[in-house]
Amino acid sequence: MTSTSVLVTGGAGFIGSNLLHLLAEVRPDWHLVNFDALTYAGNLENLGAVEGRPNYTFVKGDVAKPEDVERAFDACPAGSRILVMHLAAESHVDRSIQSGQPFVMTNVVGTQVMLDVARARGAERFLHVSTDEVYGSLGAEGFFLETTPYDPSSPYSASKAGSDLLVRAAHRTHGFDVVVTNCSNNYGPYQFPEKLIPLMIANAHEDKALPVYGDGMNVRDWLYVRDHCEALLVALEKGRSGETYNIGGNNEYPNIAIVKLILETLGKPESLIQYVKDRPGHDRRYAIDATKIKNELGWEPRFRFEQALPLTIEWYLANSEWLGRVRSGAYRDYYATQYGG
Ligand code: NAD
Ligand code: TDX
Repeated sequence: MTSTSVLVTGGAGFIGSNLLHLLAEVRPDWHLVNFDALTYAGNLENLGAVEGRPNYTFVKGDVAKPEDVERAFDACPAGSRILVMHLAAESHVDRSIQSGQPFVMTNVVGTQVMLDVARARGAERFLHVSTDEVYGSLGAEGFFLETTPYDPSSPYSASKAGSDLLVRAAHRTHGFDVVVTNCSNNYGPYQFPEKLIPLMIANAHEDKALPVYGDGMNVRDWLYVRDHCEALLVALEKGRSGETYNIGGNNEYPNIAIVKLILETLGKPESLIQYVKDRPGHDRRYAIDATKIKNELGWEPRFRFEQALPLTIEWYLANSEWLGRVRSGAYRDYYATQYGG
């Protein structure tokens, strides 16, 4: 029987590392290739025991450089069928407001390079992992459907929208087998502490101010990262070629409610909350209608927020050394000497 290789891009980041943990657990026969540039957001420490597996290979490289992408495909055992799960991206909205160019290079150019090389190397399927932010902002009512027109607000979401369209075009023009997923806000272990939930946990733990943008009433639909990863595996194995699937937790909270929940769980005072200047172009509300993936592929979230948020808080407290190293940038200096650059 033909063996299976899965090339995961961005596997040293938040969702990518959680995905590799899941794949190692539930598809132990698959050869896993983790292809990652190890930017500020990539950290091999996130991989834990996955790194010691015989059928795991790490390749350091940039998705926007064809020669690097070729090396990643070379790491897939000869004769194996190759599935691509493309997660590598510049992922933080606030950074994209400071400078959009790295977002275009990695998210747009990088996705086209990945598509070109994957097609030339005969990859069987290309799963493109994207975001609900491509749909723009909702008012108080309604949900994002797969058919909702794209209307991105930030350089980040515009670059993700561009990447989604390039993936769809590869299907229509070249008949390439692709699946696109658009997911809501994730939370859980190994998330870089620039994002709302880990930032607030870390600051509250250290009695530092908790910066809440605007009036704190922007709404996000939160999904535990393990649920997202399970949805990605289902979409990879069962999704229909050329289709888009929305993934979400049906779990809407205004930011201020999350911040207060974190403070309450940690036993810290609300006086730590500091309202600050709003994010420019700040989308008011995201909410996903995940009926399609539920009805077609049988996926549903398993973790409830009331259970998984405390688990997440506990994880960050138990991994305060990881958090300290990530916040200090010490791990980047270490990997620069290990892998160069
Ligand atoms: P992350 O920032 O934690 O990780 C991104 C990873 O990509 C890092 O390991 C980084 O080193 C790597 N990377 C960046 N540029 C690269 C390049 N040029 N070449 C190779 N590797 C590169 O991001 P995340 O939160 O894990 O998001 C992963 C994917 O999921 C992204 O495509 C993002 O758009 C999407 N997504 C994220 C969320 C969320 O809530 N975090 C929700 C929906 C979709
Ligand atoms: O300090 C903060 N204060 C604050 O009020 C930060 C970092 C955020 N916020 C607000 C802005 C958003 O309304 O919290 C909300 C969540 O912010 P982020 O964690 O930056 O996430 P968001 O902008 O919603 O985007 C996230 O979800 C979709 C991920 O970063 C994206 O990669 C993903 O595509």
